[in-house]
Amino acid sequence: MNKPEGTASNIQSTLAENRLFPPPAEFAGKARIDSKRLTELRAEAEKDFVSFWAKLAREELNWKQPFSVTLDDSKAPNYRWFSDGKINVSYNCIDRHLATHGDKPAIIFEGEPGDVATLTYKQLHAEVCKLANGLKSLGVVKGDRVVIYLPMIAQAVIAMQACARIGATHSVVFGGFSAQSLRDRIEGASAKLLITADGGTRGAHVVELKKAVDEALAGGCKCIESVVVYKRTGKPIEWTRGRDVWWHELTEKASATCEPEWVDAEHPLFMLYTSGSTGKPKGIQHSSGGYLLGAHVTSKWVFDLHDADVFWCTADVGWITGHTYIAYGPLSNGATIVMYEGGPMTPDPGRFWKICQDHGVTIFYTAPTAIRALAKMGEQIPKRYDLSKLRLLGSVGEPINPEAWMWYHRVIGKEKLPIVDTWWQTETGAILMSPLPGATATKPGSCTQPLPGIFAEIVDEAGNLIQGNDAGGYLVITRPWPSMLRTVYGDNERYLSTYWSQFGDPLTARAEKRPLLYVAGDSAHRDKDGYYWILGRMDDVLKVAGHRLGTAEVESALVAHPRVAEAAVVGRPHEIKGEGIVAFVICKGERPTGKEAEALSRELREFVSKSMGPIAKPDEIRFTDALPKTRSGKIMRRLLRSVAKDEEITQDVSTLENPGIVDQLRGRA
Ligand code: 7RM
Repeated sequence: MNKPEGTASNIQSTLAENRLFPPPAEFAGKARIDSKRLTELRAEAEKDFVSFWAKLAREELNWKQPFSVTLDDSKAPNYRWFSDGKINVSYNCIDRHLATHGDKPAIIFEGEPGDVATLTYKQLHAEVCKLANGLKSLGVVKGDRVVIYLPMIAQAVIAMQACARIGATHSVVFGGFSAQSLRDRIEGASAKLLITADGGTRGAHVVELKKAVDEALAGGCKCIESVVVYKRTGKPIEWTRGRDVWWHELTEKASATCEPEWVDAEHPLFMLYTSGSTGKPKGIQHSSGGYLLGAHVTSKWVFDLHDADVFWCTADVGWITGHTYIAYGPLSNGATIVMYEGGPMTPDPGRFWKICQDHGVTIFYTAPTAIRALAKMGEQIPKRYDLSKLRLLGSVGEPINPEAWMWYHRVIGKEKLPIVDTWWQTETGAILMSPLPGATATKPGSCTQPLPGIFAEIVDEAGNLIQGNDAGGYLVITRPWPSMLRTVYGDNERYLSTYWSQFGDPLTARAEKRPLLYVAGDSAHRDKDGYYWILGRMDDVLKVAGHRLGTAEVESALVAHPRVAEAAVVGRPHEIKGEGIVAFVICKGERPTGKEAEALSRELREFVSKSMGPIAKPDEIRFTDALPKTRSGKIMRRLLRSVAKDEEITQDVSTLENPGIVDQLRGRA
């Protein structure tokens, strides 16, 4: 991991930010958690965090068999929560609401072409049970892995819930990922079955998911036995007999009831691949009971869910945000959610606001990249729509710059609505730091403070806690929490080394009864009021339009091209996407120049887009004869970042193996 770096400008802009927005009195008066209650919850958690979570788990979730052990830390950091309890996530998200909320809409779906479909809790129950029975008829049993590769349609949630119902572990692959990435994830999970669609619509284009599936499975994939295909577009597709099954045929005659499979709280509900510092994405494995508790209580507290709310999270189900705040958390609370299939600019940049208006959205949760893109379109666009039902706004995925925060506050929030800037990760399962909208005064750009039951600290490079406020360094979490990741699928060593070993061996710390530190990988600043400001990643993880990507993944995609000998990829600040990708490439043979360089650059950008998916397409390729390396052979990424930004080089280049290369990198030689 690198030293905290490249964040000087961030620190400056956030330190200069001292506007404070107290929770609106009207909101606070009706909120589930007001500041008095927040203080009580914090005190309870502080006193005994294990009992704090145990009480919530008993009060908020329905258990088939109650747990007697709350936290088993005998194998820390492989913590186990509620381990002798039995539960079913789908039962908690659906069945328990049927008696009181059976006819309440669970999902309001809008397709990009404009088609709308509403599923009540009763209907959702029937659809989930039918698919669950269909999966069982194809031989899926508890513990099997199922890959889900679907557009943003209600069937994605139905599929996830159906897996949860029968105890199958799902692995959702983002529909924007390529056939290659899909194949890696199928094989990584040894999945038995795959659920996809004939296609989806995004940005007025048809996304040919089934075609990517066929490509991923071409040449024989030993593990996949069946492919369930939902008919969304009706466009012709290839069909492999004996393997492919239409969703509607599979479920047509299936029973609309299916007894939930009661699983241990620790049973893996899902895995989700995420990028890190190395080339290979990790399958982050989550539990059933602990994960659901985190998803449930954070949805309730942070989004202040009330019965009449209509909650819209714009994330894709292929990311953790879509898991926790579309498929599980809101449904566990019996809320109504909106799901939208398409892009924010189709047919025009008013689409999000039109959806808010048409479906009476009360809580809107999106990413800074979307806010910046929509802000750029001008405020007259949202002004055309009736946004009067909105009462709460949220942000997630990357630091929100104060300008974007203020636009959100002023133009969408009419200076009246609270904004919750929620910090969390694929690994944390649920929001860990966020304002509570009826209790916390907000500052534009700060995720404020840890939620009750979450213990965050800032440590220096040696792992020493930095006491007091006005501290900067590595963000760590010092006590386990129920929705934390359990392991990296199939690679517990990687779990230990990535998250727990930065400041010494976790197993030694356990033996010596010293606290273990979960290292989030972000650098952060805690200001004089104890508010946290996330400054960015300390490893080689990028956030491109809110999507998490590793530089090493893009590099390995590039070197797979026959002309590429070596590549180094860095992020460069981008006005809308937050970060864009710049690749420095050494070619086999002569370094291309002029027209040849232009053509090859185009080709390589397409090549990456094809092999990883369009989100990974570099903004720029620069050809070079060498990369700046230290004498020990490490690429100086910090230098490359400055070069990519065309900024003055302030780093010491005297330790470089090849100092002369700097001019060439900058296009001056
Ligand atoms: C939910 C999600 C995790 C990384 C994380 C941070 C960054 C996320 C915020 C944020 C500042 C936020 N999961 N991040 N939320 N940074 N403020 N509110 O995004 O696994 O895809 O990414 O995203 O760097 O470590 S993720």
